[in-house]
Amino acid sequence: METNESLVGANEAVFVWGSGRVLHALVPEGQLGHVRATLRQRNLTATLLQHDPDTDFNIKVHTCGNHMNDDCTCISIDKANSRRTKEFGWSAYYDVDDIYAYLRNMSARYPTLAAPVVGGRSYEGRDILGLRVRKPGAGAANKPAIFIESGIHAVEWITSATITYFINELLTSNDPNITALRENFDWHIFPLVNPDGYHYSMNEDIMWRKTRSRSPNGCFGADPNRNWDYKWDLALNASSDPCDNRYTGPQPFSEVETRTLASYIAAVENLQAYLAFHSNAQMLLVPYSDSKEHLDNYDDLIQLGKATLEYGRKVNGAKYDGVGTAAEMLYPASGGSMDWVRHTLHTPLVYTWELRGWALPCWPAARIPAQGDEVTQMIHGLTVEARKLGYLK
Ligand code: 0X9
Ligand code: ZN
Repeated sequence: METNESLVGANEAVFVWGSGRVLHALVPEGQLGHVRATLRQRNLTATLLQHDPDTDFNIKVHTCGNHMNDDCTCISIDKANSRRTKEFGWSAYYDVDDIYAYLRNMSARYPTLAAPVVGGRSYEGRDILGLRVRKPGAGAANKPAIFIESGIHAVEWITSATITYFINELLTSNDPNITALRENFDWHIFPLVNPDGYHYSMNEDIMWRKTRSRSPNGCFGADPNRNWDYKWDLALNASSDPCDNRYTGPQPFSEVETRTLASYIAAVENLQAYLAFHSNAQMLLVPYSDSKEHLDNYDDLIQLGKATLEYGRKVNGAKYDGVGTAAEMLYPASGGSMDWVRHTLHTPLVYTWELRGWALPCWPAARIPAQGDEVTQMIHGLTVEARKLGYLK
């Protein structure tokens, strides 16, 4: 099937969400006929729930099974773009085990360059597995360390796919801009810092955001980006209700994922940059998230961030908003990872990306390489421009 026959690929404004047997899709009026025909071809039934004369139709799509697999739900709706191959790749979204197998394979293929590292563990007993990438040789011990966090919110699949794409570039590219990245820095890269949540999102509830810890009242998980021990008790854009999507957890670092990851980060020698990846507000954010207070190197962070976005824009023409504090650009929020890192470890360069995407998590898998190239160029640009300002030396 060609991409243009795919429900999502044909029209970027279709917004799909849901879980299990039922998906909801917000379909622009002019596209409804096409969407229905595509669904019919795949033996999916659609019910029109609501008509909004000004904007869109809401349709409810009944899918064919309890779990998402190749024939069901949003993966199948974007089937043409997302068929998983045996070989790990970037034309589909992969589950935790596949991503971890890829990381291990890459470290086996490039043993002098990349080593698997365990950044922590999860409630359900998974490792938070990452790769440390560092070229051996003289000066290897003193290279500036750059930490990459992605997938803290389970539903934001594109972040993990983008970061494995970046890892692939970092290890295999012959482009001098990329070889410079592997020459000059000590990378600690974690594509999935919330592996339980990601697995649950892929298999049970596509919109899952939190961890999977159990609360006494029967609800599951805390928002791992509201659980860090920095201004945790402000509970901004957060809730003390364990059933809420933005539950802070019962105490700071209640979640094993954030607690163990924080100890790993704190032990990284010469940590000079912390880069966190979310989706999908298409922004570049700097600390702090809880207040509009500006850091002592705020002006540098803004200048560097703007230059970084220009490197990204040249790839696909996509414009990101920012750069600004998360509190000013997005909404005040507390207990987030980047704020804890900056405040506790005084890491000079701290950024959070909100990547692109109009639908969580059904940003078509066919878009992964474009997003991956854009982020790769932004990371390259960030390092080049940072050095001009005296950082990352
Ligand atoms: O709310 C968040 O945690 C992030 N937005 S998202 O839609 N991906 O959930 C924003 C992260 C920036 N703010 C903090 N670091 N707290
Ligand atoms: Zn997020």
